[in-house]
Amino acid sequence: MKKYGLMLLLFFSISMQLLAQNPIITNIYTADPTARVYNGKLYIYPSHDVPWNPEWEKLGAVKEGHGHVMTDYHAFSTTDLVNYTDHGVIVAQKDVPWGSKVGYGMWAPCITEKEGKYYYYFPNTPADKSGFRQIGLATATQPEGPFTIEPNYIEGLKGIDPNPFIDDDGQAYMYWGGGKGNSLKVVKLTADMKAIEGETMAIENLPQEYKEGPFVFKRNGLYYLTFPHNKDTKNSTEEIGYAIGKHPLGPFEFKGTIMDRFEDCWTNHHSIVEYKKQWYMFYHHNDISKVGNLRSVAVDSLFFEADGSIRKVIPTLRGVGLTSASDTIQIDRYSHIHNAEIGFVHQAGVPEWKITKAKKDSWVQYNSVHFDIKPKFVKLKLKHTGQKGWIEIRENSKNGPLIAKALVDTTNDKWQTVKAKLDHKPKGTLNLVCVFESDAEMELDWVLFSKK
Ligand code: FUB
Repeated sequence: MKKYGLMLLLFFSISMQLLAQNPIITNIYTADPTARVYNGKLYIYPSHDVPWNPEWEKLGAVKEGHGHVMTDYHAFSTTDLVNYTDHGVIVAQKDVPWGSKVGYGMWAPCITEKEGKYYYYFPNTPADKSGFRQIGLATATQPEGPFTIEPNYIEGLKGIDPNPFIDDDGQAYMYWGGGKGNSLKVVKLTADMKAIEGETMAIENLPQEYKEGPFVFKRNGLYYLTFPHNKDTKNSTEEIGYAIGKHPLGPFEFKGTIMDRFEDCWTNHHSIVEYKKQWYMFYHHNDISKVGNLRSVAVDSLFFEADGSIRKVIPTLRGVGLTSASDTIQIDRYSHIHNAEIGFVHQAGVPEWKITKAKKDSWVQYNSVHFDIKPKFVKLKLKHTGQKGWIEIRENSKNGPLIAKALVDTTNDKWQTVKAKLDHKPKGTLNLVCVFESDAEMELDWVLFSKK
């Protein structure tokens, strides 16, 4: 099971220590993450999913068929991809001068920085009923705000999923859109970032199916246009694909898939960023709520091939960042699993998971545990109902050096904490592999290294 420890209310922000596992944000539901690096910190600007409240209908609200309900935006930051700070609400529906007060349509936002000023673009339901969504702007002098919302939406940007991109020559572009055909669009922004200039262009030569959530970045002189798309809106979910061009206005050539679709969540929406010499992809999934409109942001590492193509990102529960060996290791947020499953419990807002159905020939790997302590013992919280059983903890692979062998009390069929002396003392950063040896199915909750 997963218990989120340290949750401190610090002025108006909340610090969360999440053991470097996916999903990375668990205090609220979040989706559509834009990750940016400002002043040495990594910031995440997601949208904020909430459940529909029927009381709003008395105020004139109308629930839209797609089910996304969003009233405000938070910003988050981290320096280690382990500990995140929630900076609280940065822009809210109630404060948007041009917005409907009962629209609940604050979909995917995006931000960029120019000359020390932060430009935060967000879609919202317009009060003047001029469209499904219009795109507005809020500005700040710090990445976490406070943000000042412009009085009007930006003329000519009707639609969703804004993505501003500033090229090395200082010219800013806006990508946005959603729909079938050539539905992703691009246009130049004026120098003050508050209006569009020139001709709006529909981006051609992309898959003709449903597309949304464009995210553009530049690497080694190439412009990467990445976007979720859905081959079949009735029976399928979104995968994330990419195209490459030699100019921000294109043409772009479609190159393939960065992340395969999740079977159980209609949307995916991502951003790609380099931080401390490693590329990451931030995206969302619904593995806390299991509901398509209550999503949670996750992150995994992303790698480029030598020719500039993007290696497919396999979403993991483990996520990124180091887990300290002094923490309770929630092994169910695994890197690899063989012949076992994850059980899910969701109680009172606290997400909890465990390994289930593990027996002989089952193993679970958990990557990047940093041994910043010198433990002598390991404790395991587990459940077992058979005649015989133990778990071996090994280094780096299922046949790697044995760290410890934990024997199970087979007379006890309730949850038990088993303690084992270490065979040798692990050093540095390594991957843990729990190998199950059991005549009956076992459940494993967590692993904890200790000095006593
Ligand atoms: O979050 C609402 C909408 O769902 C976004 O704007 C789309 O990109 C999709 O993720």
